[in-house]
Amino acid sequence: MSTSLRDQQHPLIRQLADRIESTWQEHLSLSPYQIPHDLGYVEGCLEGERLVIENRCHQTSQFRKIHLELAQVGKNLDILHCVMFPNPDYDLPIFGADIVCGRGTISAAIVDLSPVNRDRSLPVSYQRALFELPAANFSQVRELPAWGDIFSDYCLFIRPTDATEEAAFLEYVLSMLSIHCQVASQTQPATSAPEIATILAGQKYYCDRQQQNDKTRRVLEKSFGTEWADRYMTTMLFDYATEVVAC
Ligand code: 18B
Repeated sequence: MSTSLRDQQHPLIRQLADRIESTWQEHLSLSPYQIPHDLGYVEGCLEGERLVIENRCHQTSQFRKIHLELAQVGKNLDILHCVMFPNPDYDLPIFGADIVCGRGTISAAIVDLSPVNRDRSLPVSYQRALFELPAANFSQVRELPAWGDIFSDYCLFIRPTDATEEAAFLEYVLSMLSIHCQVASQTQPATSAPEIATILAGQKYYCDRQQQNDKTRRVLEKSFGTEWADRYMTTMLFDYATEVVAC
């Protein structure tokens, strides 16, 4: 896949995409992940707006699917979307990040490690490491939507107001990601069937909630129609496992 799309995107998206990938390469042993054949690179056009989507996916022994997506709508909307879905036999939170940039200005920058276990709390190893992160101050913190009960206390959802805040957001995302990759690499799989069933249910809940994001859905519907948008949200963005699959 060419890197041309990210070269045309907002510098924060380009830098974050590059550094997310280098963090994965540094800490994880990545294997290829088979993207549904028609969804790797997608172009759509409706109402005169061209939507281009580039997907990159990997997997590891801890992660069923590691997904980085870059999208551009016309010349006006740039999007970075990233989710790491753990294998359901690993009691790990879901790392997710989204940046939405309209007409050169970032309106939404969000990152979280979202817990999926029974009491929806992050494992102590994460809490200890996240607690140590230097607190950054952002002048515009955004309110989470109603479906956002999946996010943890460490979720950062802001509208960065200048280059300093953009850089601070980038560093926060990368610190969180690096903690996640390191803890995940040292985590052993869960063995009991009830434990795995709880993780599967937690991941499904996360995906159900994310699928309720009408703002994402609307962008996809405008270029590709309702049916395609629904298929894309449920098979590419927020698909979930229903059982453990041995690699
Ligand atoms: N998302 N986002 O990924 N979304 O995918 N996103 C928007 O300024 C896309 C994730 C999240 O306030 C907006 O309001 C498209 C992940 C939250 O109601 C647009 C794609 C997370 C909001 C898009 C995409 C996540 C949000 C409105 C596929 C978190 C605020 C921008 C490429 C881990 C929702 C704005 C609200 C907003 C679009 C969160 C246009 C098309 C992984 C919480």
